[in-house]
Amino acid sequence: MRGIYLVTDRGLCRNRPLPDIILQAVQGGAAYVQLREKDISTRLFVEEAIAVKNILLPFNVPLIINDRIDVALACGADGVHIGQEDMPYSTARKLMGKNAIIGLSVETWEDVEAAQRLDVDYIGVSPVFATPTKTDTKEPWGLEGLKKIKSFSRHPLVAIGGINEISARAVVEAGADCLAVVSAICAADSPEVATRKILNLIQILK
Ligand code: TZP
Ligand code: MG
Repeated sequence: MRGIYLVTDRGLCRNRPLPDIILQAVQGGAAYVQLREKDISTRLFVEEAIAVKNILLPFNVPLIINDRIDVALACGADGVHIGQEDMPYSTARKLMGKNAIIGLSVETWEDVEAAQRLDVDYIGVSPVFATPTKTDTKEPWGLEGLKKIKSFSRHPLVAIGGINEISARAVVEAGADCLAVVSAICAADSPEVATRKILNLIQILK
């Protein structure tokens, strides 16, 4: 896992259609897209996921579905992202198959240790910084927490929470392999330019 990982939030798109925002982000170089829907019907979620899958196909960008294995299977997504209260990893793996990308959020040190025994494809370090986008989080890891996870974990690290043009560089320097971004892309005047700027910031580090 590396580069920019767009996580969607339709409420932050300023009344612009979500598929347009997603297309702009991948045109700006986003490497992964996670569809995250908390408030729409299953019917609409599946329809949207199929439409997004078709948008991403020519770019070879994997589609990852947040929480919902059923929606991921229904749309032929490339993977799922699960949290500590979602379906257990082993069940998700059985349902999704060995080639699927499965990411797991870690919110506590116990989560990080437990993830060590799982063949997840990445762990989502959540949140790195406190963020108004998601307020029901545990204590932010901060850059020190991220560094500690990097030195312990065998998994690629996807950092999430408060990542933007200002913080991106430090987050990569602290050990993030990949940056998950919500508001700094979804709410940007130009999601394409915003994605490219963050990508450029981290590419000069590699
Ligand atoms: N999980 C942990 S923080 C977060 C999620 C979905 C939201 C991150 O949003 P932003 O706007 O990139 O800070
Ligand atoms: Mg979840």
